[in-house]
Amino acid sequence: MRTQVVIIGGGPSGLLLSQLLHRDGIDTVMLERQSREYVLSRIRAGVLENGTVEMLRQAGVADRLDAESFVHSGTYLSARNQGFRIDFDALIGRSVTVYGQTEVTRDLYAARDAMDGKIIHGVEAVTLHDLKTEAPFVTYTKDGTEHRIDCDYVAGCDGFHGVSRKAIPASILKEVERVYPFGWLGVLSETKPVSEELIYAHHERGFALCSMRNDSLSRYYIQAPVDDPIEKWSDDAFWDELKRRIPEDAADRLETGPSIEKSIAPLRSFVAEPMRWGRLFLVGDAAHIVPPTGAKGLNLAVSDVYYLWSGLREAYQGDAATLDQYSDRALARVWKAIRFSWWFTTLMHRFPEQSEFDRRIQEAELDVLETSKAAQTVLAENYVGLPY
Ligand code: FAS
Ligand code: PHB
Repeated sequence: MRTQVVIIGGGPSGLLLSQLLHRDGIDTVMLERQSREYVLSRIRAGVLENGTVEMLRQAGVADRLDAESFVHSGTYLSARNQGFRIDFDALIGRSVTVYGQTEVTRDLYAARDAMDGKIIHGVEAVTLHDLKTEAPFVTYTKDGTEHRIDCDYVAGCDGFHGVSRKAIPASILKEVERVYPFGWLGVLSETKPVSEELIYAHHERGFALCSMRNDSLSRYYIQAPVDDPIEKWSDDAFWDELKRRIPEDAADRLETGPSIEKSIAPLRSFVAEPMRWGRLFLVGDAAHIVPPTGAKGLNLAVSDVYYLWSGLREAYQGDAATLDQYSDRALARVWKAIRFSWWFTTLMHRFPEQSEFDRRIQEAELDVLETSKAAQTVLAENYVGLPY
């Protein structure tokens, strides 16, 4: 088989890239390890930056988003069970969109099907070959049979645990990481959201976040030990702990109910450089991971897709200059999001070893955020999304 671009990974990065390239007449084949049902069963991001919404519109997959999403012109922060609002719209004239990553992925799969996109699920042993030549190829097995796809380029959209990043020689690849000493215990429940906007809560017992997917589907998180067995957390134990950490008025009106999804996710900041090696381009979680505090993971994947899509379409028109800048352009924006996500995580969470001084500094910084328009403006610019 031959194609122009082989895309490894059928998450949001791979799907959006294949849709944009296909609409430009560039042929792709996508290889996905899991079944479509498994990919669509993942509960992940919830907040979309302006740039992400515009890219989904560019890809022709924003109709349901436009009909069903929420636009949030601000968010709440709280300290010591007292909340205050950061008004994005008043501060910077922009907002964010709340629409689950699962729905984005569903819309992208539907669009790929409508264009008869080539997606192969259930692949194994994906291996990248001759990446430093002008004739790279990818091999994989499916149902015990080995296949080969010759191509011009390979997009590694296969997430943190994929194979693409590992195809870059250790002598070339530089990885930097910070692992946080806690995780997020997340619950999805068919309950009315406790607030019309998100609430990020700092509390001496630990961080909590109130989010949602729609008017009757809520998403909540509490900071928890990353090695806690999920069985330790009954629904009642989760709700009781959430109430202790969020603003008093929210705790009083919180609607609880059975969890329909409950899991603990680790938190890390991670960047792999460069994001290109020969004809291989790393995209999204394959190249970088952020703690979800700043709602940047999915949104960073989309800006990577923008930079790679721009480069590939120009390369196929005869000008490879933009493509040659891919890694530097993507990393410049990645590191600003890494910084914001690290800052917001460090501000809002209770660190096991932190001193009384550290805790008072956190409270002082929250006091500054509550009263300083300048401080709120910096948070708003980063949260809503820095320019591409
Ligand atoms: P993905 O990991 O989504 O997709 C990679 C795909 O490649 C997967 O489908 C995988 O099956 C496939 N794959 C892997 N290895 C392969 C191989 N060898 N061959 C073929 N296919 C292979 N971000 C936020 O902004 N907000 C959040 O609240 C948030 N919560 C998260 C919670 C969890 C538990 C996790 C893990 C991530 C969360 N994220 C969040 C980040 C997440 O949304 C990612 O940023 C986003 O999924 C990135 O998309 P992709 O780069 O496409 O990677
Ligand atoms: C979510 O709704 O899942 C969500 C929202 C904002 C975050 C993290 C997760 O910062």
